[in-house]
Formats: sequence, structure tokens, C-alpha cells
Amino acid sequence: MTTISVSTEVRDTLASNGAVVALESTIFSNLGLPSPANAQALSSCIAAIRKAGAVPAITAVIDGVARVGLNESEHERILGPAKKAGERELALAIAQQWSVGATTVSASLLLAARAGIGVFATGGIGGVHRDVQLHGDISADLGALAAHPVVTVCAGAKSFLDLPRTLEYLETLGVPVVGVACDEFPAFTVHSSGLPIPARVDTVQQLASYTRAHRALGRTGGILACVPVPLADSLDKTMIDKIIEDALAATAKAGIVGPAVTPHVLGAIAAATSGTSVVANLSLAENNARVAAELAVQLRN
Ligand code: PSU
Ligand code: MN
Repeated sequence: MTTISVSTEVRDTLASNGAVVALESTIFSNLGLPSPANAQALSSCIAAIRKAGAVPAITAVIDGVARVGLNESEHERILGPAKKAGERELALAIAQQWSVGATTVSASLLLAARAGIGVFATGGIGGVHRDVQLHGDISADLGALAAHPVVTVCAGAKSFLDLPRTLEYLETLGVPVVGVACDEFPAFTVHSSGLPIPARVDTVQQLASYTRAHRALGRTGGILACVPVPLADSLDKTMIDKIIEDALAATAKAGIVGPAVTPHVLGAIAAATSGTSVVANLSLAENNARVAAELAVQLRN
């Protein structure tokens, strides 16, 4: 039994040392972005990757099969209702034949690594949630970043998380965090969190050199490359901070816990910002896809 099905295009590209960028599917499902922005995000990320000379490899579980690389006719499957599949749910999604399992960052990193893909793009990673001492909620994304030899290109972590603790936790796990033309950890839809990150590169070429050195040392985990949302689409930090406070309070009041927290808070923020958070989300996702594709192209040489 082949556990992971890799598309012909992705397999052939990897075999000929071509550039491939893995993408998650949660961000494109109803759990990540509202319709029709989710479809827009999917097509703009795919277009940005192809334009830069790389091949997109969307990860998902479809009809009980873990997939790396979807055909265009299958895209609509991940745009609709889906069940969230983190790394630990992958085996369950296969064994129980989930119709659509939307892969999170952690699940996508496992699938990318198994397929031999070294670069992955997302919007924002999961992290340590606020008030972690009360509920212990730390995203499985962080452990997966440490476990799989894949560079994740992201716009930092969502600002409703505890960003200082998220950075500390990444340090504990030994995950290198590097700013791409920035000195501070980006806060997803906000250009900067104000928190310094210890490493900076100014070009994708420099990021590729860093990645090669990381690999040459035999490090088994990944690198977190942080690319801030383009300034023109960045949300105002003070405005978003207030909205986040309200969204978190509403989520707690509704008794929402565990994996349902992130989709609920994202939905509340989108509603309260009358869609400007969605515009920022689209912009950063496309930008990350482009940078990831440029990196994948560089890494071929
Ligand atoms: N960022 C978004 N939309 C999302 C997510 C992140 O803008 O849907 C998803 C990603 O798939 C990420 C996941 O891996 O949320 C983290 O969920 P949790 O906090 O439950 O680990
Ligand atoms: Mn969680």
C-alpha cells in the first residue's frame, strides 16, 4: 500500500531536480479563509509559485488518501467543508477514509518531507496560545518545524498567539528563525510584532546559503523564514490588538477549546475588520508563496 500519493507532475519535477513548493490546505478550506477569498488565495499562490519557476504541491487528504500535489479539477475539494488534519490526525484521516482532511502546517510538513520537498509556504504558523499556563495549548506546528527538514516561509505567527513565548519555544526546540529583510518577528497581518529575531538575511540567495549550511550540518529539522506582510496591506497594530482581545473573549465565552480555537478566532477577526484582515491574508499568502518558490529555485543550484 502506498501511503502517500505524490502527483505525477511533482514526482517528475523532483526527479529532474526541479523546484517544488509545498502548500497546506487548511488556509484554503472553510477553516482558514471565507469564500470566495479562499479560492482567490489558492489561485494567487499557485500562480505566484509557477511564475517564479516552481511547481506547487498542495497537500491534503482526499477520500482517505494522503496527497502531495492535486490536479486542478481537485482544487474545489479543498475549498469546501473540511476536517482539520494536523500531523497526528493524518493516520486517522487515512484509516477512517476522511472525505477531505485539510492539512495544517504540521501535517503538511510531514507530507512534504516524505515526498522529498524542502520548501513549504503558508500564511502564519500556529504557536503558543495566550494564557498557556491555564490550558497548555501549544500548536503541533512548532514540534513539526523541529522534526522535519523543510524550510517554512511564513508571515510569522498570528498575533492572537503569545508571540514572545512562541519565539522562546522555537528556540528551545532548536528551530532557526530568520527574518527575510526584517529584524522583527512579523505578526501575520501586522508587519511587525516589535519582537527582535536573532538572524536576518536580505536576499533569497542568502536564505539559500543559510539553508545549505543548515543541511550540511546534518540538522534534521527545518528553518522558519519570516517574511512580513507587504506594508501596503499591513493592518494597524493598535486596531488589531483591540479586535483580538474581543475575539479571544468571545471564543472563550462560547466555550470553544482545542483545534476549534484557531478557525473561530480567525473568523471573528475577519468579521470585525470587515474583511481587511482577509485582504492582508491574501496578500501575505501570495507573497510567501513567491518567496518560497524563489528559494526552491535557488536551492537547485
Ligand atoms: N493561519 C491562517 N489560517 C489558518 C491557519 C493559520 O491564516 O487556517 C491554520 C494553519 O493550518 C495552522 C493551524 O497550521 O491553523 C494551526 O492550528 P492550531 O493552532 O490548532 O495548531
Ligand atoms: Mn491547539
